[in-house]
Amino acid sequence: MYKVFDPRQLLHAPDVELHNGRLIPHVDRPARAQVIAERLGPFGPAEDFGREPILAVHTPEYVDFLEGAWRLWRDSGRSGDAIGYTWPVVKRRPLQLDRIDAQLGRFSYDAGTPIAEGTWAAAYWGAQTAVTAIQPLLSGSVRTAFALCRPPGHHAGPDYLGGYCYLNNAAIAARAATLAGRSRVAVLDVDYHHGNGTQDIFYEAKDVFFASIHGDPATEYPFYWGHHDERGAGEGEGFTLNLPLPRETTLAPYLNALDLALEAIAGFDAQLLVVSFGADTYEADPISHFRIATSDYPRIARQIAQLRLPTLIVMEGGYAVEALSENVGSFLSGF
Ligand code: OKP
Ligand code: ZN
Repeated sequence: MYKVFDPRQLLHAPDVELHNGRLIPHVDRPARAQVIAERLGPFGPAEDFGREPILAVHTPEYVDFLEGAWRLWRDSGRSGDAIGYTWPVVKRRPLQLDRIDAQLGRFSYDAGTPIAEGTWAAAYWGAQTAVTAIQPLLSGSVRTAFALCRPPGHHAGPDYLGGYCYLNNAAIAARAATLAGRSRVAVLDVDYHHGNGTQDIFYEAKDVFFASIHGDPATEYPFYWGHHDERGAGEGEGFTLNLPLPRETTLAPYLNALDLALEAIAGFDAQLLVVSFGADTYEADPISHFRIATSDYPRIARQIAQLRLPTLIVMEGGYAVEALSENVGSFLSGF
């Protein structure tokens, strides 16, 4: 399996996040990617494809904001990381204000996703990692590739950050594949949390099918997306599939949902698959509530591999750092 990692992704080291009304050490620590890189190598380096593949998914206003936000924050006399504290209510006028605090509200949806000094560099090289990893799938020289991305990406939408995510690595790779001539690409999101950013990016698209299995947003973050009746819109109607599952879900019901997702992807006649993989479905994940064991991951992966599609696996969440490389290794072994 072709594997890509860029160590500049470790430069993202946010200090704290707001959790249940208190500030706690940020859950997405650089060590997450570091342990995977150290134990599951060798990894090839990321190549620089520039802004173009990023701008095929995100708006230029958002990308400019993300690149400049930390500097603007510091120039406004602040210390620490840039983080919003006020958000425009849905359907407010789309005001374009210069003040950093107003911009943070405009381009984000939660208080768990600070912009630190190294955030732009890390997010940029995460996106390049995903674009690099999909190249040999497009040329046909490998069947499976792994992009070790961090920070994760699937909560980042066309013009917003959130859920520890800044640039949507999986969506950027999927869009690069359609732009390279694949007319039907599927994204299968098996992170514990719904991939709202990916869903929003492709909601009206008919060339990218989005299927997600996740903790039911009736009780789980991100709450406002990922419900079963969200099925796409316009030309994209029917090309989004949400399979929410309750807390405490174990392997057997998980595999049933996976069957439904894979059937839909096969029915779509996808030519290439991007898997947004989160190891936070793991039973001991500190912020999630499924009951998937380390030894379950090869089973899940083998079922996905039965699609027999060229497959890019993109790293999303997974926060039990002590078990993370084993869980990821276990998943990859199923391919
Ligand atoms: C990212 B990924 C308050 C709760 C916010 C955000 C979870 C983001 C998960 N601290 N939780 O999908 O693994
Ligand atoms: Zn997650």
